Amino acid sequence: MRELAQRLLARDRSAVAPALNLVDDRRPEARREALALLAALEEKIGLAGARRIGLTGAPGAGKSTLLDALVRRMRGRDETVGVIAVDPSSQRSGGALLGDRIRVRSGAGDEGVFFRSMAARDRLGGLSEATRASVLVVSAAFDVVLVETVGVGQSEGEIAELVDTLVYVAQPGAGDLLQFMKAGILELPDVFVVGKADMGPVAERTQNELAAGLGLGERAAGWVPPVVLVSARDGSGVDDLEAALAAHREAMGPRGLEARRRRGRDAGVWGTLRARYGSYGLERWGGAARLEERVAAEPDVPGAALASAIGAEIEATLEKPGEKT
Ligand SMILES: Nc1nc2c(ncn2[C@@H]2O[C@H](COP(=O)(O)OP(=O)(O)OP(=O)(O)O)[C@@H](O)[C@H]2O)c(=O)[nH]1
Ligand SMILES: [Mg+2]
Repeated sequence: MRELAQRLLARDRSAVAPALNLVDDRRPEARREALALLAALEEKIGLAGARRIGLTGAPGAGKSTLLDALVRRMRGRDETVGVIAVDPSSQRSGGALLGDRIRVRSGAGDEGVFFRSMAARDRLGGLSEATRASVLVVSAAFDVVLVETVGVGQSEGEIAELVDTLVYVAQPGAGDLLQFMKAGILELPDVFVVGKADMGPVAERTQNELAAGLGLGERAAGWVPPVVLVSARDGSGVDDLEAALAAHREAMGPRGLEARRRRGRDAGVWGTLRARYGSYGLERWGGAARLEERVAAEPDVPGAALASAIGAEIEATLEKPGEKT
């Protein structure tokens, strides 16, 4: 394990596949190793590692096509890119298609691109532990991590905590402002893209509606998400999108990034414990209030280490029959 962590941190990309297999392995001894690996990565990476960018949006909005365009540009600058497609667990085909496309476009022998498709959900409907772990592993060894996920309003919160910058790709004419507001998608994304700009005026109308809507919502001061018109098909606006991504990173600054990655860590601890012990287990141990306190009290402990420490306490509690906490 230590060897794997060291290889990843030395940006040895051949360590990525074995590391992902390890974090996917359910056997107890593998899990222990995986936790140690993740804790080591979290600790060493800190605010460094890959830029983590999420692309979300309705099915068919053009996320994969745009992602593909971004990958080609990044490769053109000699940046290495890891792509994680979070599929709805029912259809792995979309991710496989995206993977094929990227492999074909960037050439089968391109070591600078890595692609992995993940099942989206754990059994309680949360973002799977393996998905979070994969983002971390890939971010150790690549310059950029791109995460594609289908989002229709509920899942953006989790994705926003997984990445440094969340991009929402809107379909031109996909709905009026009211629908965007109802779906709750105006609050979380850092950058909006209206894709398929080659469709003409309908794309501009959607851009205007979104931009107007963003003025209405409450948001953290200091950053108003830009709404960028992009056509992945003819390549127009992709420059603007890259500029918007860079501007968001700049606006966030190291402190903003730290806060965001910490929220991601916290969300990972919650998600892991909830998936593993359920609300019953958590309640027996002390419930959400205790967990919230604990997570806040140990801001610098890697999430994987904190989750396993608390997990051990929960298990100890559950092993004492009849004892109420
Ligand atoms: N006109 C036009 N069509 C596009 C553009 N980008 C994507 N499309 C088309 O839109 C359809 C969906 O594109 P994808 O990139 O697969 O969309 P997606 O959001 O990844 O779809 P899912 O992963 O299935 O949710 C395809 O038929 C694309 O050819 C664009 O810039 N212009
Ligand atoms: Mg797609």
